Amino acid sequence: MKKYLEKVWHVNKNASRKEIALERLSKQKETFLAFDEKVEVIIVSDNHGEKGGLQKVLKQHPNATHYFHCGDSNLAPDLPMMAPFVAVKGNTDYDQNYLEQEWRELASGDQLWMTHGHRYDVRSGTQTLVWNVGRERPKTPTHVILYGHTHIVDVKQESGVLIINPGSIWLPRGGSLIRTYAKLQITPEQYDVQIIDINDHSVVKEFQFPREWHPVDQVLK
Ligand SMILES: [Mn+2]
Repeated sequence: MKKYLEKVWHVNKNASRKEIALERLSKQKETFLAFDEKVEVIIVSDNHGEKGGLQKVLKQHPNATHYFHCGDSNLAPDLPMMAPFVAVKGNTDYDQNYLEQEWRELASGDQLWMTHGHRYDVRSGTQTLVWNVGRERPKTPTHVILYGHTHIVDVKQESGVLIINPGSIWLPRGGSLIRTYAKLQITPEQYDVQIIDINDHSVVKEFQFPREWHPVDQVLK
């Protein structure tokens, strides 16, 4: 009898989990499609203890909707220049208040995943990162992935997912001597990504990608 009850409970629990996931997904889709404004997202990474760059970014963009820091800040989260940022733990961050990854639903309804990247072999490319996004949070679509660690700018869209590495705001690598951060603007139809020089806030590179909801059947497998 006990065994039977456990089995029934297990089945019901699974069914209800799927129902919850479906309901959450339908709400997420509703928010994503209903979005009709403009959202501004500021993304920085790898300042390795340097504070001036973050202060400049905040002064230049005081009214962004969201601020993200992809790790290796080497600064305490409650410092004034870190407080506005949602930040993750890089391989050289030891503050226990930072998590290895952060998930956020943006004001546009986009689902965003941020992780520093050293656990996903990003120095060899973003395949492992993209492959793991579904494993880290199954049954949920992901529209934007942010990572850092390489100190090299990387902006692209793969399988409908926008991927951004803003480069380093302090120690650029990969042949570039420009200290950069990124500004992502989201409108209902598209993503506009600017890579910006911290020195004079000039736009170094600009990218546009279409914005579309992911097919639901891929998500719920
Ligand atoms: Mn790193």
